[in-house]
Amino acid sequence: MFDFLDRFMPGILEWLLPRASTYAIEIDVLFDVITILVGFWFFLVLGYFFYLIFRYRHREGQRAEYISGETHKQKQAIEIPHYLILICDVAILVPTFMVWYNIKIDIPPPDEEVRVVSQQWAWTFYHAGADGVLGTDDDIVSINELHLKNNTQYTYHLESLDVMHSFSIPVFRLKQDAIPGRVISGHFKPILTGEWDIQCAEMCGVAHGIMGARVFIETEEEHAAWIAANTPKLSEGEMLAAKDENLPEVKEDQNNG
Ligand SMILES: [Cu+2]
Repeated sequence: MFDFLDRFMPGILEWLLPRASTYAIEIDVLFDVITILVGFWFFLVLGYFFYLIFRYRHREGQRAEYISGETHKQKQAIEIPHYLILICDVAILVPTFMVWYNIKIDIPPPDEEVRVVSQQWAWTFYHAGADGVLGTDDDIVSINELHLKNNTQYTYHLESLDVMHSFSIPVFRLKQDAIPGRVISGHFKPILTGEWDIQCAEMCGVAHGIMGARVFIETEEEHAAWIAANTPKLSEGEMLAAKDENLPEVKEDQNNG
């Protein structure tokens, strides 16, 4: 449905920013539908308003008339636009529920998972590593750099260590609050290679404005090369120590940045 509707839409957001996830088109179409419907009524009402001001401007010797709004015709002037606007509300609500379900409720089975940890004022990303499984010894941890494989279905698990943050990737049309004490899962599937912005979208302290990061969407070969270059090299002793709580710090040092 969204692909079909998109053909008739102006593509306002796409004009500003490319679409890099499968559901970006749904957000864009919804944005266009709202902009068109609200814009239509905005200009219609304002135009009519200024027309009436001009048409019934003050003239010498002409007295104002008191209208009680009780006749059938006068009531219709309120009721007809009222029902038309209700129809427009439904035309916005239906795609809104569909988009909400597709993005927030229905999480497809993932090819890969990624853990996203926010804190004042940085992002830490835990990538699955060569074995493709999150939470194992070959996880790759990076600060302010998220590396994704193109055309791969991801589930992310979002956490916060301190205050509320918001995980925003504009090219994905993704924005999700991070709440301390909770792990919030969601999904995305990148469809466009390149390097794009990640930004915290929730006022989280004095350095909120510079709490940015980058997402790198890579081809399968590029992503494999990045994994090979960044997989932590652990000796057997370190592998045993991996059970130890201190290891994430070691891994972060090796892969920082
Ligand atoms: Cu912030």
